[in-house]
Amino acid sequence: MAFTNLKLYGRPLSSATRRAAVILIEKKVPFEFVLVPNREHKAPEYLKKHPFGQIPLIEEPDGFRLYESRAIGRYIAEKYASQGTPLLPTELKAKAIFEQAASSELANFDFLASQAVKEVIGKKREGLTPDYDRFNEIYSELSAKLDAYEIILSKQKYIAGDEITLVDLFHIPFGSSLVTIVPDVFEKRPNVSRWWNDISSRPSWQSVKEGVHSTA
Ligand SMILES: N[C@@H](CCC(=O)N[C@@H](CS)C(=O)NCC(=O)O)C(=O)O
Repeated sequence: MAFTNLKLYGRPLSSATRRAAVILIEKKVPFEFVLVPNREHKAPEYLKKHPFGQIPLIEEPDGFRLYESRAIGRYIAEKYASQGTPLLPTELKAKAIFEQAASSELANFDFLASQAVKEVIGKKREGLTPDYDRFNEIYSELSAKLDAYEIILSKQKYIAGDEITLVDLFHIPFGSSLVTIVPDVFEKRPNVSRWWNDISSRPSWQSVKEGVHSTA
C-alpha cells in the first residue's frame, strides 16, 4: 500500500535506531516509526530489506531503502540540507576534518563504548552476569581515548569544529548508556563534560531517549 512519510524501522530503545531518529528530528523530517519485534529482524521478510538483519532501516515512499544509522544520518543531512539543523560542512577542509572525526568516532569511541555497554547492559538484559574485569579493561582503553577528546574539545566547541555536526550526534546513544554504568564518565574532563552536557540536552535526544515514536 502507498505511504507518504518516511518509515523508520527499529525498536524504541535500540541505540542505532535512536541515533537515526535524533538526526531525523534535528532535520525536521517527519517519520513513521515501524516496530520490528524482537527476532523479526532475522525473519525472511525483513532480511529482504536488510540482508544483515539489523535495525534501523529507513524506507521512503518511492521505495528507496537504507540501513546503517550513520549512512542514514548522512543521507538525511544531505537530502534535507536546507531545513533543520545544518549537520554537514560544505567547505573542502571542513569536510576533511568532518571525515576525520567520523572515522575517529567509529574507531576510537563506538568500538569501545559499544563493547562496554554490551558487557554490562547487554548481558544484564539477557539475564547473564557481566564480567566487570572485562568491562574495566575496555573502560580503561576508553578513558585514554577520552583524554584525546579532552584535548580536541579544549580547542573547539564540537568534535569536528565549532559547529555541531552529525559526528557529535553519533556519540549520544552509547554515551548515554555509558552514563548509566559510570555516571561521571564524561564529568571528569571539563571540556568533554561541557560538550556532553550540550549534545545530550538537545531536545532531539530528549524526545527519543526514553524511546523512539512516530513524529508524522
Ligand atoms: N552499525 C549498525 C549497527 C546496527 C545494530 O547493531 N543494531 C542492533 C540493535 S541496536 C541490532 O540490530 N542487533 C541485532 C543483530 O545485530 O543481530 C548501525 O549503526 O545501524
